[in-house]
Amino acid sequence: SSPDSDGMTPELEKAGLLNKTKIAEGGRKLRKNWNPSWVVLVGNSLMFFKDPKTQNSDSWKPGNSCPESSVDLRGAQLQWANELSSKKNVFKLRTVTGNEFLLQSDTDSVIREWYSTILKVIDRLDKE
Ligand code: I3P
Repeated sequence: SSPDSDGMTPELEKAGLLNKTKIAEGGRKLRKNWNPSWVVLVGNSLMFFKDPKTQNSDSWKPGNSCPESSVDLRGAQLQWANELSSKKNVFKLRTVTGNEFLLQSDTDSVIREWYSTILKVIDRLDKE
């Protein structure tokens, strides 16, 4: 049987390294602090782990360690936000709770894939 024969384990949609900064918490603006983050999209959640280069390679895997933070994508908003940074390829993710993150990659194809994958999840949740 498959590892998810009960259908209860959310699907891993995507994982990879992006630059991340949180710019608002509950609607209150925060000072930017860009850092590389191992980003994992599982089910309805976007989870942020420490850059795996700074720790052992298995520790990001779900179940092996706690994410530094986790975002519920239900009701979230996604938009390109190049005007919010001097960096290229930046988008902004805003949660229903008013937390805002900027995510960035120097590689165009990488950031485009993340944008469309996250948008697909948000759209799917909007239709539920
Ligand atoms: C910020 C830092 C950020 C930069 C931000 C600066 O300075 O250089 O990288 O954002 O620009 O304020 P500090 O480290 O002193 O807080 P970007 O790299 O996204 O441009 P901003 O204030 O225009 O957002």
